[in-house]
Amino acid sequence: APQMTHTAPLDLRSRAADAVRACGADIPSGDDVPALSPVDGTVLHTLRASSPEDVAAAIECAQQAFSQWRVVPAPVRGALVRRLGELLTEHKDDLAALVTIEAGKIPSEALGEVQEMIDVCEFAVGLSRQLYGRTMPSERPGHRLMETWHPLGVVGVISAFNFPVAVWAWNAAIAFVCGDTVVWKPSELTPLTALACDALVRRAAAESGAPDGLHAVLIGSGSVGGQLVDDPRVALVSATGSVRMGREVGPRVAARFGRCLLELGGNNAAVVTPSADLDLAVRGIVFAAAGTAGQRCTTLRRLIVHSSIVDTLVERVADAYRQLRVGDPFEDGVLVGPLIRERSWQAMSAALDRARTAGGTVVCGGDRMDRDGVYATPALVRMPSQSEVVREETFAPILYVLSYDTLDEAIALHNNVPQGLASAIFTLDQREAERFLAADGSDCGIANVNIGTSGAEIGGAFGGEKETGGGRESGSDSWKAYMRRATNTVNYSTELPLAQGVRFGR
Ligand code: UN1
Repeated sequence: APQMTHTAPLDLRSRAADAVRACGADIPSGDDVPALSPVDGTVLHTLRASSPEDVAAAIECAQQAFSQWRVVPAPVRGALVRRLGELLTEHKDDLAALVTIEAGKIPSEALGEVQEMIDVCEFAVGLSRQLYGRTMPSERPGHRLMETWHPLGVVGVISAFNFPVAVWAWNAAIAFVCGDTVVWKPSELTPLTALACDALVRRAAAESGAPDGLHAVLIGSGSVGGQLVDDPRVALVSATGSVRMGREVGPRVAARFGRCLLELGGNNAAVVTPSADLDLAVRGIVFAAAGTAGQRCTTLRRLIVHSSIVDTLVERVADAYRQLRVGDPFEDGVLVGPLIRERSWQAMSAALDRARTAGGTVVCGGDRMDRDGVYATPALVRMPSQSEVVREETFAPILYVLSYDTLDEAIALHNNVPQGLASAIFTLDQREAERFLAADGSDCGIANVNIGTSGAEIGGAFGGEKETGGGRESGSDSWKAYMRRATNTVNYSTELPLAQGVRFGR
């Protein structure tokens, strides 16, 4: 049983309960899963975990709803997502409050996360009329060759605490217009936010005439997710989280020939060249590295700076870091909220120790604050080389600084990590910018010029290479992962010519 170490201040607890209720959700009380707020570390509510029977029933329901939903015309399916987008807009403040309470984000970032959900709903509504297949010229007379995209099935979404709702919405909104149904296993650290979203989907479904059971949320830890991963009725498992989780999920889904979409860790870097606009670079760097307390998969973790400007830049970033207010995210002017849990601080301080042992110097930050909740000042660390600790993703605000002399050297350092999510170059030199974006430049799924690594818009495809898992979610043609492609050859002639000129018999 969870330990109730403090009494939650009524304020946070009742604010969370009010927001969940305003979204129309009931909280399944129990004694398995404590919903904690990282704002002050206290228990908001204790929930009942989904049992193996609950999981099986949710998948069964979603499977049955799929058989109805897949034959609803896609533009009609769009009406569900349009209504969902309206409800998310109506409940923007409730949902953002829950994101702050459960994930610790500052209100502006929490509202931004809800906006990201609304944006992807709009995108998906448009997409519902644009699920294009191609036609190709057939080599045979009187024949037509084309492809059709069909709904895939039940999509299992496994999401992380740091984007408790936006990443779910990327998947759910697209899956719904693609004719799929969704079973969602949110992080056990953010269950209330998930229950609120689930209630809004159910309402949108009821109001737009979509079948019951097209969405379900499961509460619990890895074993609940594991059941989704192994169930052959789950056609696609879309999982966001650590590389360790992906290493487990990928092979298990592959073993049953299911589909997998993985969005795992990042170890994102920015290269800063001598021509960079340093005012702009400093702003971009500080938001990307310290924003969300360093807990985005797109967080800037490495700075690779030309040796001629490294001292100046480090000084300027350090100045900005010293002015950052760290504290209760609900307080005005605070830009850096809490880490999600004690274990995050343990990882942060262990990484800082290893960096020092490897010859690194902590320029500023890296201190734990003496207050309830886990609050740490973002750390800026100069490293003599890209040692082992720099090549790992520590999910906390640590920015390592390395220096380089030639762009080739910078790109080699940049790519010499196991992860491949987001990247950036700060430069005013077009040759350098284009080189960074070229085939022999950044090896990441996201490569930016003169903006930081985090805070992507939903219109692009989101995801990365190497240990990041290779999946792409959200915009562009990411929808294709949520559908199955059928190639159709239609013969409208009276002959039966065979392809490749093959003759069979007469
Ligand atoms: C994540 O951290 O898992 O680009 C997603 C960004 C956000 C999404 C991050 N739009 O930082």
